[in-house]
Amino acid sequence: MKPDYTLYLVTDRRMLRGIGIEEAVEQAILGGATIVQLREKDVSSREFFNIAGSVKKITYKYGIPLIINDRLDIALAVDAAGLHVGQDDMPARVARRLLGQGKILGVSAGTVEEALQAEEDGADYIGVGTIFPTGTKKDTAQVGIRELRAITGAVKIPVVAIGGIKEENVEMLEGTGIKGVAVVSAIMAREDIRKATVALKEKLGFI
Ligand code: TZP
Ligand code: MG
Repeated sequence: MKPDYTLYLVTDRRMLRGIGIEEAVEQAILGGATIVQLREKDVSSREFFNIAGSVKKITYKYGIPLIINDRLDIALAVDAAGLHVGQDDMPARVARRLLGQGKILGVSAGTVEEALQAEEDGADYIGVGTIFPTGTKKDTAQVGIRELRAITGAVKIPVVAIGGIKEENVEMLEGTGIKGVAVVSAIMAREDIRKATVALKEKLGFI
């Protein structure tokens, strides 16, 4: 079955307000998140592995795909649904070879050229950003709406927009051809994660 990218939650447990990551992921799924990426920084391999295992129990319970950021070994170790790599991570074609055909491979791209290369290398979807200014990821250049539209027009695989997306600006992405929006702080940093997810989801009727 093809994944539903409509509301793509990317985690950061450091933003959570007094709850665990499993609870946060569950609340987001109950609010309407359709796919989850575990993106954890400042974490040992063992801790990442442990978190991945316990988050997978939640995503599995709801039939939601779990994607692991960067760490192919951890994606394989917990039998996650897939892996997401950036331009500075393991090359997409190598990741595809090691993952096999049955897993989802996501690749970050900021230009049409990178997106076309990722598609050729075996990506199932492209993540494009950062679209709006964000404090969550500092080492990333802004990608304009025009470039986003050029990317969705150039590739056949689904494109997910990321970076600074929130309830207040998400409707600006209507007409860009994206198949989903990915968010970290608009869900993870909120007091009521379920409510924040519902509010965002309600704005995504254009996808
Ligand atoms: N890649 C590009 S921007 C970004 C990532 C992981 C961070 C997005 O976080 P937020 O809080 O949704 O702006
Ligand atoms: Mg990365």
